[in-house]
Amino acid sequence: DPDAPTDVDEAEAFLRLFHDENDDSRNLLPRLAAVRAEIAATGTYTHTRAELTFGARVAWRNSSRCIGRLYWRSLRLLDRRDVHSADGIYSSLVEHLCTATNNGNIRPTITVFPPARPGERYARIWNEQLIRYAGHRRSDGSVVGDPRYVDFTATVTAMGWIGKGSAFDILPLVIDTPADGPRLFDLPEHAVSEVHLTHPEHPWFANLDLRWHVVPAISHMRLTIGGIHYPCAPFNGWYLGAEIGARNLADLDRYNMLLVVAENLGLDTSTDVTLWRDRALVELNIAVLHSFTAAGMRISDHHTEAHLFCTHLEREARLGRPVPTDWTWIVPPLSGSTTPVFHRYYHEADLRPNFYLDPEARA
Ligand code: HEM
Ligand code: NRG
Repeated sequence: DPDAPTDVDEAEAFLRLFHDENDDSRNLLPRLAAVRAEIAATGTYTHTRAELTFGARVAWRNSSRCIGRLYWRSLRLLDRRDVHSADGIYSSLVEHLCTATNNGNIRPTITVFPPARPGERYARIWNEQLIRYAGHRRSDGSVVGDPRYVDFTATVTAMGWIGKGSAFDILPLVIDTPADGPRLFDLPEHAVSEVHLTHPEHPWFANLDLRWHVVPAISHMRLTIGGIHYPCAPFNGWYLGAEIGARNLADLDRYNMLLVVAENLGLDTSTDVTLWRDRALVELNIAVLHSFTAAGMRISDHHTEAHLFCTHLEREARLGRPVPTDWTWIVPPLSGSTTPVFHRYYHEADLRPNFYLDPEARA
């Protein structure tokens, strides 16, 4: 409950973790006393920059659905706790995308905007991710673009946004501040890198005119550290190819491309037993990995990332830390049993700091 005063026990547990893991036990007691006093006086407290950086990194480390956690210590923080206006948030988000994209050498980055203070309204971003494609519903019921965002597209259209009507229109940001309410902002082209998809062996693949954006930047999750809630804290890493090739472009309720790919491959799609879906799925995923790599844009394949995650599990085990993990999200959506993450059980726990889906943050 973001309206309640900050939970002293949660603050204390986090400060102990911070001082413990950073070999700074000397300063624990004075810091605890100061935080208790600040909560008693104001209902909440303010993280130091070091606490915020560490808290965001541990929130990533505790994200049980994330296979990319080996590099949790490398997360870069853009501290924007002093930015309250919609225009200020917008320019910080553009800056986030540019520095995170880094010409393709993607840097895991989080921008942290002001925390929710008890009893006060706070800014939030309505978009699920900073970069997403619109879904335009046509009168015959079919969708041009990403069907997942048909409702969101209708919402921003009602607010005055006009898309091009293509299958890959970048949605505008909706930044909702206490001062101004929801406002639309178009991302500048230089902040959005995309890759046109080609296949290393099939020239026809390029004619499908498929593309995807380079940076996944989740903007609708609440970062919770030591009892403080940051409702506006977008973060990014890089893509696992399967997110695009086995889900975004393949799911029936997304771009649904498997039949088209299978037909172009000349497969017999008249019966399930030819496994035409599976063969098309592999070629689509090859195209995604090939195209990103050829364009110099960082992306991982599921074998490499599964292996690195197992390294992470071993490293954390040596440090005596559990790694909360959700098998159903960690196992990749294709060829699961060919990766080591499939063949084991995991700790299931909800450790804090962490990222939470914020039901309020959806349009
Ligand atoms: C989920 C990979 C970086 C936090 C995921 C998923 C994948 C993934 C494959 C599952 C997504 C899905 O099935 O829709 C990676 C890779 C990264 C990376 C390859 C490269 C560095 C990060 C960073 C953070 C993060 C930097 C936060 C600081 C999360 C969270 C989820 C998640 C919270 C769950 C999202 C949800 O519940 O919808 N990640 N990730 N990841 N990741 Fe990562
Ligand atoms: N499946 C979503 C993205 C979810 C998070 N994945 C990451 N996160 N790789 C999609 O857009 O396909 N990250 O921070 O790198």
